[in-house]
Amino acid sequence: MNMITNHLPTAELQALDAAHHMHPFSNQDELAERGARIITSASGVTLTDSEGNQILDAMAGLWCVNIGYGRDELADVAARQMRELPYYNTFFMTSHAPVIALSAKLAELAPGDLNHVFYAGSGSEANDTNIRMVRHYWSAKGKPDKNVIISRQNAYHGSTLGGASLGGMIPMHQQGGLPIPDVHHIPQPNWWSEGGDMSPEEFGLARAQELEKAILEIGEDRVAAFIAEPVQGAGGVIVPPESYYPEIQRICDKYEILLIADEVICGFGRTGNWFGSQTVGWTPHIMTIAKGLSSGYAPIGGSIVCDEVAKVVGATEFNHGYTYSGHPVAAAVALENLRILEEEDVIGHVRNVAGPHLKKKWQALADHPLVGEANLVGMMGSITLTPNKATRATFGEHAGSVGYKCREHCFANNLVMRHVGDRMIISPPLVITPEEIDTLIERATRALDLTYEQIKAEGLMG
Ligand code: PXG
Repeated sequence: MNMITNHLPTAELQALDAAHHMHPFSNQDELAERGARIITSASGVTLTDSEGNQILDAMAGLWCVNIGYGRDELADVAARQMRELPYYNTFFMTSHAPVIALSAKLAELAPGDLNHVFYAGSGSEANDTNIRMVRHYWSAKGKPDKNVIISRQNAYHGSTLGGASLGGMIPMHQQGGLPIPDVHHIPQPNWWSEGGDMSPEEFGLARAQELEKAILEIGEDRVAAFIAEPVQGAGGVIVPPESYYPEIQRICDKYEILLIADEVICGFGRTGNWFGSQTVGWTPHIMTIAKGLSSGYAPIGGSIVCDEVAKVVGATEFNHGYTYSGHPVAAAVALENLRILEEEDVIGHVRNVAGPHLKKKWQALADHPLVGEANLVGMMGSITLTPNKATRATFGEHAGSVGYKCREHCFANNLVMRHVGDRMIISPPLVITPEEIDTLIERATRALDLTYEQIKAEGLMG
């Protein structure tokens, strides 16, 4: 039977969902008990659920719907491409127009000599590609032992074996025997949680120097690459102190290692430039891309690779690729998304209109009695909840639960704002208007007030 599930009542959809659909990063029993929220349509920055609620999506889906929902141009391009050539592969010396046009466009947009694109279906797959590519690169240059990749604790680089290994999320490592060998993690530049008595600038420098320490310990002749998100996203929108990246760049320049900027969240305007590495002033050899590349309208990811690495890797057969590498429909959709980002000057909107407006309002949230600090880069922001701003205290044995409560109040007030532990994070569509930002802040403030009242009553404010 062919069920048009959108037309079933919510409770029936929820029951079928819980019975047959295994959700990512979810406790399935809890999901079955509560019932999933069913999203039925979306437009601009607003989601509609199966009960008719209108929800402001301050996460742009999962950090990806940069141009906002409901752009018919992308649907039209996808339909046209499906009719003309729905699929063909890019293996065995074949190609097609959409992937060629997209590659040329990405080479034009990417800085420096990042001129070559290897495609994947997602950010995780692209990071798996990166692991194999940098190891193959050094091997082809006669250095097969130069295969260690340095990453950071609390980084997120995906959920495949490779991506989750590069990531520094302990709960992910604990499931499935990760990380894979020869991946090393250094501490993150999270001043609020880990900076102790140091000033942010001292701490940023110290944390960057952890990279040099690791390279010297492991041996320069063993380290293949360093990977980092310009601004950690899933880890809680952790904005590094200004001293961090110049020191990282100095260290990277000193030792012969490849630099991978994971731009899956930061890319395509999120930080106010085309790429986050431009915002933090860092020059990578490879950039991981996904999410905002298609604004989430089609699954596509990839690695943008510099001339030197592409030349070495391309000189022998690189035994790697995915059925959907450079999928023509996804490529056509991505290209149309890039046209909209460029022609409508969406990045200018982030820099000059939405970004400054959001910054003013977001930073004012730091005056709330529950909020320790507020950080924002372009259109990704975090606020840290604390029982004591002066000492940067945590909620002790209740750590994480306050952020969760706040997230629930956000949901109840038709706002999607995520929590990572006791940090609240946003990453709205880049096209959000100042009026919509005002609504976002109003709902966030209300959720903070309700959370504050609740935890005071529960005695969690100390
Ligand atoms: N790198 C980064 C920096 C990411 O944020 C990936 C790689 C993996 O991309 P794919 O397309 O394979 O998911 C990501 C994905 C969250 C959340 O809850 C974040 C991501 C994905 C799902 C949930 O913050 N980031």
